Amino acid sequence: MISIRPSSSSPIFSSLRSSFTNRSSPNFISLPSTINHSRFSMVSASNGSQYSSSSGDDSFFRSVLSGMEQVYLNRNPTANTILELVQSTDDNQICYDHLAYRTFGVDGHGIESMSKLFLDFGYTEREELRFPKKKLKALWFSPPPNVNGGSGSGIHGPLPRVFISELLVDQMSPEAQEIIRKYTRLSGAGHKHSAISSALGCLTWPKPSHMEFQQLARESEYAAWTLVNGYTLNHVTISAHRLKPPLNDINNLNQYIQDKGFKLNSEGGVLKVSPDGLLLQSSTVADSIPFEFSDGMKETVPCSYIEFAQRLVLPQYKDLPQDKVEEVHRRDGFEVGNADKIFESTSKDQLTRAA
Ligand code: OOG
Ligand code: NI
Repeated sequence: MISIRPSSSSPIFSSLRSSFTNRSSPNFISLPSTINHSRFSMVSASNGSQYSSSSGDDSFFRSVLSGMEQVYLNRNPTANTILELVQSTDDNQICYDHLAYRTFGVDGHGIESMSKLFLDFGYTEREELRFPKKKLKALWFSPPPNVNGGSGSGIHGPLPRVFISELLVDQMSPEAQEIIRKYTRLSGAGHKHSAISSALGCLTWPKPSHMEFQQLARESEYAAWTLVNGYTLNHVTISAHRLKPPLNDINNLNQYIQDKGFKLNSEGGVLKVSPDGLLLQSSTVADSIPFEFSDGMKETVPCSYIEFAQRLVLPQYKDLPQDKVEEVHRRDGFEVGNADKIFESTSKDQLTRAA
């Protein structure tokens, strides 16, 4: 048996920029180039034991995540460049805090369509978050214990948390429901294969018309985003506290990103702080990408963004020496107040706002 991991001799993203600029078609729906295996080196099972968990080898699971990540990096130049920049300051090592997906909460197309992959590979369902004004619900999932042995960067490092949300379709207007139900129906059994769709970067339903997209966008930007992006990664989040100083302080990281010319989501202020003061988050404004609608209309649509999260040490561990502090000693989970503003990273207001 073999497993794959990024070649340690070459920067993990070296092949990505060329695959982005060499995209054969700017059409968002076209399939991206398949995973470029040249950036992986083959590792024999005897060397690959660090990827094993108590429940088995996770190299297949990580390859699926890696396919999703590849689609995300190919489509989102801002996220790709920021990852390259941050990695270059940190021995090419970064940890992901979480991955996030959006779904339509209707007929099996909701959270459970995407969570299945993670539950099958040892993740645990944690808390639910509600966003009544946005008509959204979210669940987050923690990775299996003791698989933090991943010694690489990103997807090949400690497994990230997962944040999956769904639109409460029943609460939408009849017109919006009709559009959403039309496409989820056309998707057939697509929702059972959301991971494949995410790793290939294709929708499980046909492309909508421009009118349908516009109509959804008027009612819910989240709905319109999901209609054209489907199960693709909405964002990955860099774990700020696991970077080297000075970027392990999210304020320095934010400044660094802005100094490089990138726009951060300013909704409710750039830095989102949980009421307990222990979960600090920020994010870029999403990239946009050319999209050809089914009626031939062409327009750019919002794609994905990248987030940063700093989890502070819990009060009961405040006296631990710094070199003894591990992820379990830090603030876990998510926060409705923070998330509510992070959702706006794909909003028209943020996309069109001057830097
Ligand atoms: C998710 C926004 C919330 C977080 O970390 O709280 C979030 C989304 O935009 O789909 O990512
Ligand atoms: Ni997030």
